[in-house]
Amino acid sequence: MRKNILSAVIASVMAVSAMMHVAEAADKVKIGFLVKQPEEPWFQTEWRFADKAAKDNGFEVLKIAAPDGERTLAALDSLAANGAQGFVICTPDPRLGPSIVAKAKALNLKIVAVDDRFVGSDGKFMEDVPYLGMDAHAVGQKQGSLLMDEAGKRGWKLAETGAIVNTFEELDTAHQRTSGSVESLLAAGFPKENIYFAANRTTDIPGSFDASNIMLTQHPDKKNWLIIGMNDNAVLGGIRATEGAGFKAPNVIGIGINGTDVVAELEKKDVTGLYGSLLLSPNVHGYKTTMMVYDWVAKGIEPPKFTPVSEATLITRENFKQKLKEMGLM
Ligand code: FCA
Repeated sequence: MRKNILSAVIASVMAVSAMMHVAEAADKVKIGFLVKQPEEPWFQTEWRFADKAAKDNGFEVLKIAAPDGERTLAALDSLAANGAQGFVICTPDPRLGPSIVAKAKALNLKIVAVDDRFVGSDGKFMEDVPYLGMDAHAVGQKQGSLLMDEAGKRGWKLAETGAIVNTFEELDTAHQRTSGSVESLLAAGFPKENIYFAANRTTDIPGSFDASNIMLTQHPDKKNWLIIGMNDNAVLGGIRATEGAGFKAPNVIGIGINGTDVVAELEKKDVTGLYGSLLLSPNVHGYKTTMMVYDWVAKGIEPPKFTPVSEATLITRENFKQKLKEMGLM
């Protein structure tokens, strides 16, 4: 008998605590984090730090892949249906900005854009939407000058050297980076006629591989190659193309941007043409943007319209493990 009462008490305590749990989950602030390329380690890292922000502050992050416009807009409906109050987004296309803003307004969702800034119907940045991103032009310039430094160390004759610039002009941050890089090459005396622009169809390794291949075929006289691109994958595709064309690592220099997406490459036993990468701050991008939305919806603190994040550190085979560890990325 006593045992029965005891188990009834235990059961009801458990039921109440389960109900409290449900209530707590329903009360929890929910924030979406949408990324255009969930397969890229860069975005996976942003997600990881968004989760950390949520864990540190007792709210929930709903991580959603948004590879195209249709899925982006559908994701906003599902966020609202799930009780989210705002979201961070790296849009699959900056020109979706006006439709994302209109939909978010209708659903009463707050927005912070990360990495790729919204562009309005007038072709100008939508400066009203809070945005966190880097100084892409400065990072590009750094890529170019580091490439020239390394070519100098190797004693390359510039007349025998070609530079493949993997471009993706429809994305402003990509344009800023690659044009900055080219500026540095020219400023350091690289011959203009040896710079070849390779328009990438997609922002991934196959996209830069295909475009770089065409340049290698068109310029068979070059002995050495510099590989430029807006991020790690844009450079890695170019490196793979030089390998396919028979170039050895000592004759190729590529420096990526992101740093997150070259770990496997730098861990390879044999040295490749990928000399290194400019490590950005995906931890800050993920954590800070998530907190901006959280503080906005939970405390009414409006984020600034523009938050620049400027750090870019060269990582190479020598220091990448240490640098990534320092930033909690490894
Ligand atoms: C863009 C690129 C990403 C990353 C980010 C900072 O979104 O596609 O790889 O470089 O900017």
